Amino acid sequence: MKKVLVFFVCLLLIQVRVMAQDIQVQPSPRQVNVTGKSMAIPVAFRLVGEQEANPHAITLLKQSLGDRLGTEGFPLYVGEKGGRGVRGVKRLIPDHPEGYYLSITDKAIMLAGNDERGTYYAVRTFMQLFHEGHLPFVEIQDYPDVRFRGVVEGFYGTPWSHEARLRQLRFYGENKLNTYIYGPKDDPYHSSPNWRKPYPVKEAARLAELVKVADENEVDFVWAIHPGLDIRWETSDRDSLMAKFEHMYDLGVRSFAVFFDDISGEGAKADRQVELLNYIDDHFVQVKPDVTPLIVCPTEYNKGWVRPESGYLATIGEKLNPSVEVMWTGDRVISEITKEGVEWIREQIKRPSYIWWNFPVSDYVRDHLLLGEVYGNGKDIAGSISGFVANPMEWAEASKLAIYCVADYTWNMQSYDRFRSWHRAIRAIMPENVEAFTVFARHNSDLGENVHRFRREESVEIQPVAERFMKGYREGHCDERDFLALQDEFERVAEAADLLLIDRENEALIEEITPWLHQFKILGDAGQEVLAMLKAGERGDRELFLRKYNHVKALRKRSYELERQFNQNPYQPGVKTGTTVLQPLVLDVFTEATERFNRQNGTDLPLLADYSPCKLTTNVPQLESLPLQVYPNRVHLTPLLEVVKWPVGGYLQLEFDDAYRIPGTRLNFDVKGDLSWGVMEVSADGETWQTVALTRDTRGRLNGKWEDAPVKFVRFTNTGEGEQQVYLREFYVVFSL
Ligand code: 14T
Repeated sequence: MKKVLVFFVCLLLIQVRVMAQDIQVQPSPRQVNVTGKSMAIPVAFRLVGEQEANPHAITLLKQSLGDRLGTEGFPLYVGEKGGRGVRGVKRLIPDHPEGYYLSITDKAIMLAGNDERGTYYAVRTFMQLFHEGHLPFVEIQDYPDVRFRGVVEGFYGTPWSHEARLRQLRFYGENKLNTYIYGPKDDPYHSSPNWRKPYPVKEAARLAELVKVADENEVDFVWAIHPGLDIRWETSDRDSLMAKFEHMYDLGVRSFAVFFDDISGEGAKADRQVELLNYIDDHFVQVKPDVTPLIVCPTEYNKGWVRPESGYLATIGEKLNPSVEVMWTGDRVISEITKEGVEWIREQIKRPSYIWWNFPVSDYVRDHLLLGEVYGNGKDIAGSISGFVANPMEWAEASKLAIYCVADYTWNMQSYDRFRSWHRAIRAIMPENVEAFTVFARHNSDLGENVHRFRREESVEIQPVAERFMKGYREGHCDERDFLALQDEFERVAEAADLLLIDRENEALIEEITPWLHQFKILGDAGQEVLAMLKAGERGDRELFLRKYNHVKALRKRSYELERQFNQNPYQPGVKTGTTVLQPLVLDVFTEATERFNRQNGTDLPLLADYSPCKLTTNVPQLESLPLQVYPNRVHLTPLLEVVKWPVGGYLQLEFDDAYRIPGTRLNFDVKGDLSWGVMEVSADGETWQTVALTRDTRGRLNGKWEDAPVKFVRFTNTGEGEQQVYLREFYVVFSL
């Protein structure tokens, strides 16, 4: 051992300068002092404080230091405030939950937590400081801005797989996120019909494993129940809920939530909800010393849905036990969280809100990937909220990009830098293919038009180039530098797709995004080829132009095929990429180049225009930006998750580009009884209308059939006396050419 010691003392003398920028701790720490000096990583460490310190922190240390850790060597003190190991630095530990003090000098290393989680985070930071065989001499004082930080698996669609969840929990540990709320809308044992029943043995065992792994990573596993769709306010249902919580407690769960979101009718009554919640709090949460505060997602969970006259929030504010946390998505279902907004809700519910941030969730734009930067939330809201959890995409690995940034933002808002964080996230997720993944992500961030009117920036750097170039081209002059920049970007797009398609460092991620990678490759190729068309046209090379023209048409066809083949969910089936800047640019260049060619050569080559044989008009406000799914022989509306308020005289109309024979329509509003308040009509000219008789099938859907003369218009109108509330499950029209 002596020899080893001599060896490492020698090593100590070899110092390397460390710059502040070499120290990249995630999430960004609050205070870092660097001396600029460093030491070679000692070959042996002497651990002091092991017995008292947080065992998860110790396990992590042992994992990362391996056999360098022993009873002799460089002193490494670890433990919580008051513990023996770190007594000397007691005053230096930040007096905040999960805070820690870390120092590395030429004499010792100190990892001191304000509490157990603080110690764990000190170890996490310590592990990130290893840099090219050296450890910098630093002093860090750090603690999070937001008390509860993490993820709520709360989306509609295929729930995350067990393996994906395990990977997530480890990722949260690495990034100092402390909360995972389990509430996948499509788990039948979380919501209706089976919320009353215990999990089957196999599922129960898996949940128990998640709880264990969450615990090892210092993450609170919060199990949520969603009983509101069919709850009866009777003691029997209350007892079922308590029994289910006991069952989850037996599986190891120590944190609980009740979701009353996205329901209407009986389940949505505030008084009843509060009565139940207080009962659970008094008889379950408060009597078990190791259970964390109860969390609730209210029915009026965003400002857009608040009806002051209902008194819903007032009841929550006044009657709900003060220790219960109340979730909130902001001014709308999907919105940016502002200081003003969180102060407003705080007044209403008489406590800081627990933010449920609906990003990067994509269950209302399922054909898109949301890989953009995390931005828009106030950096001044930390003091006004108790928690901040992000609702992710059903693509677990792809969601890590946004989750990483949320971890950074919620830890230290003031120094949050959206761009820096996004870049680091890419490096953390795809270290071997940073450039390719950056290109892919920067063109896959916007959502396109959607019901929530929530948009994100996309293709920000190339957008002004594309715009300027197109303007010039239309006016008859082409800027060569812009041309080259666009060509370069399309090359990068195609290259990135290929590089990522063969990437093996994160196979789960590649598997999720493969359909989009194929589409991205086509986009890159099509971009290069429309530019080649343009050049050929300018040089008057007819043959080359036609070749490129045909190739672009073939690519377009391949893209359509992909749309029909992959990601065939019933909501927004298909695969869209680069929709905000690159796709429109390809189409514009193609159209302009072809029109020119036709003029100059007297030809009549068809254009590609993104043309739809059917368009939607409506005066029902919630349906205004609803996308249509148009297929060669049928049209449907994207089903809506929310209740639609249908005013008197409100109509929904499909207009076709020509008169078609329309063998049938189908309507499903999920309402019981007849639809005497509404009428379905068709018309050939938009003036004379013919009523279509609707018959109800066994599944409650209303089918209209007629084989008569071709029609151009189909519409449904509320001709009754009052506003109606319906679910738009299906609106389907079959037509034949
Ligand atoms: F509980 C909520 F805070 C919440 O946001 N609930 C859902 C959520 O599960 C979903 O992933 C998210 C995005 O679509 O929005 C909520 O779902 C909706 C949104 C609506 F506008 C359900 C009905 C709606 F009308």
